[in-house]
Amino acid sequence: MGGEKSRKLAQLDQHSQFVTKDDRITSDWGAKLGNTDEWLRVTSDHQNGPMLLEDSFAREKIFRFDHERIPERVVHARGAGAFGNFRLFESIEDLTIAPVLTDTSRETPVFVRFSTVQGSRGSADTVRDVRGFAVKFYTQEGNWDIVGNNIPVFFIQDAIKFPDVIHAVKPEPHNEVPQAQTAHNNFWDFMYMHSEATHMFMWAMSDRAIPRSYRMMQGFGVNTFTLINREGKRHFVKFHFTPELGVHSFVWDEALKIAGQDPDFHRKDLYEAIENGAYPKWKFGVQVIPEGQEHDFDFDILDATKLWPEDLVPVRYIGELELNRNVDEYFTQTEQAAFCTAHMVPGIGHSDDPLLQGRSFSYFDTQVSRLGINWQELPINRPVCPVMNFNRDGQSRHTITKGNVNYWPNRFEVRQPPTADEGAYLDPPQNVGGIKTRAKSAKFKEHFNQAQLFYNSLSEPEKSHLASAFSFELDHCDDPIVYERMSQRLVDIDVGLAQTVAEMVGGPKPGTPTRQNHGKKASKLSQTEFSPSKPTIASRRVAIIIADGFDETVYNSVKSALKASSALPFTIGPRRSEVFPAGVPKSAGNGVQSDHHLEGMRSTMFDAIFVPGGVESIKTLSKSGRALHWCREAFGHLKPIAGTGEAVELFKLAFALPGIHVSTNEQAVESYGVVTIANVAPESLREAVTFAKEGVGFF
Ligand code: HDE
Repeated sequence: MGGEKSRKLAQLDQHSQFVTKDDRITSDWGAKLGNTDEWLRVTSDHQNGPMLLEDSFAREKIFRFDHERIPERVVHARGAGAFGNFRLFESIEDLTIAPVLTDTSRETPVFVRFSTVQGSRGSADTVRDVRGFAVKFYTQEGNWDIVGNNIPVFFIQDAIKFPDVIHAVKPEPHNEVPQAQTAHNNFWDFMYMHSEATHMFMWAMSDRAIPRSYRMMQGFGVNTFTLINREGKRHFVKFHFTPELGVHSFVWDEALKIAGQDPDFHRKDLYEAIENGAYPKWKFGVQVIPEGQEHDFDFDILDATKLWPEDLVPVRYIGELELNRNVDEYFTQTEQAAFCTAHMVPGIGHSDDPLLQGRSFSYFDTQVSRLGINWQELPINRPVCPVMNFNRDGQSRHTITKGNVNYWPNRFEVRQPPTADEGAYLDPPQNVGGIKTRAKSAKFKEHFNQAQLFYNSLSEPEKSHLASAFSFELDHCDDPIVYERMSQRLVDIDVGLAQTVAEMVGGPKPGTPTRQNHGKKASKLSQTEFSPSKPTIASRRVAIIIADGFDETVYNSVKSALKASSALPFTIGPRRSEVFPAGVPKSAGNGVQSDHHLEGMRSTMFDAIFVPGGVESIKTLSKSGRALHWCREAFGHLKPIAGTGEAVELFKLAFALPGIHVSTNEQAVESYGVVTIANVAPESLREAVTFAKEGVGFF
């Protein structure tokens, strides 16, 4: 991040309190108190008497505790955030007057919060769900929020349907089950009944809904916004964030297990990467359609259930977002962060997207319920530029505004509205005509073309994951009308998909489609198209499994090679005390301190596994059901696995499967992601790590 603090971090410092050893406990009104452990009471050596109401220190402590919780977000309750910077490398002054998008010399501080949608605040990170991707740019012209998701489309077209879709996906009302899952009757009932959700549920059943990391997912503004240039001309725009590390997902079994084994997996992953200096980065881009060309497409460009295919409207990448600082305190920063789609700065504007307009009402309103009317004064939400108006008072008002007028116009001419030259927000005139009615334009009625486009554009493994996802979800629906209808609905996307799912979930043999698959594909819908520009294993977690008698030379060289590639090696032993290499006496100080033991962690926590040889070590590991399970589970989750020397024998035992070849000499053999070298020589070790670095399995 460089030595210099961003404007926002410097501003936050003014509100921060640092905890030091010299501090002494006080009450909230500042009085010091020597004993905060015992309530004032009437007592003697023999008898405990009643506690006294008089003890206002004690009452304050309990009272404050009783009120610690605020309402969690009604959606996106579970999340994690971090600070960073936005840098612009290409000005788009042809499109907008917003300096954040025209001034390439600026660094704009940002706060980003990632989230899941359905679950409550304490739910697991790795559930099948859409992920929120909310970015607050603290620009010098005011806060600009892009409150986006990791999927480019949405379930509904009109904001008025939001309570319905959210009620349908959240736990069912009679028993509050299930938590943070789409796999239940009400969700799929709504998906069928509300066919405009078809495109989005295809994305939600794809690998996009089980990301490996927040750092490895795309961000989309989803709604259509506008940019306004110096001539007052409007362009329609969609915002994109594309991760430098590429787009990667879990496999479903892995996501399910991690939800139990480490519910904070994504939160920790983000925190750990930033602490280790592996700052996540995204390219920022815009898709632009000039006003006047909005009717040139076979979909309505204001319909949030449709994306703008990149083959028709390419993304122009103009900047970079980097996250480089963790929060100091979760509650005051991440929990109290409040985003709003209406937060725009001069040069950026609304469109008539009916979802966006409803959102801009909802976010203001929900913050009042969560944080109170003065939510924009909370340190995390404060703009870095002056806020000057005559909005006053309300609960928990912080700012003390001096002077004797609180209205405009006033006789002193204080706080007058700025002119355009002084940077006033622009509302360029727009011709609006039509009939007042509860309906949308005709193109909003088409719900299947892009669902097919998405499905057709996926790779074969992605298609098969999608069929498995439907099979899992509908298997959890026990009302036949729900899974029978849904099996039939899939026919209108792809007959093969419908047949596979119907058979798995016990739906009827699918009938005739009401529309054929148009067979078209588009680029940049399959996540396989988002490989990192430079393959890297930086920030990937690699487990090195050892037991007493392991080969120390190999262990040390692989560990240091991984570190040199900025990967994160973890030593896993049979216990978390010293593990001793071959040829040394088992006495304190001779061994390696493992980071975890085989029972404490599971393969799911790692991106890859390495097993060094060593006769005794491999003998022990071969007898351990858990060690064998580690290897098999990692293999089942398609992870790269490498072993040298005697580890080849462990793998023969673990993967007694036809088609897997293991090395019997000094040549490295790669078979289904398992890399083995029987007779290890230092050159081939280096080769194994380079192998991984260049892409076997990791990427
Ligand atoms: Fe939200 N959404 N939303 N949403 N949304 C909220 O605001 C809402 C929608 C998104 O990290 C709430 O502060 C309506 C689309 C994110 O704090 C609430 C509609 C997209 C976050 C709300 C939508 C989103 C929220 C709940 C349909 C992707 C978390 C708490 C018209 C582009 C922000 C809060 C954070 C949060 C309403 C649809 C993304 C109630 C009415 C589409 C990332 O205001």
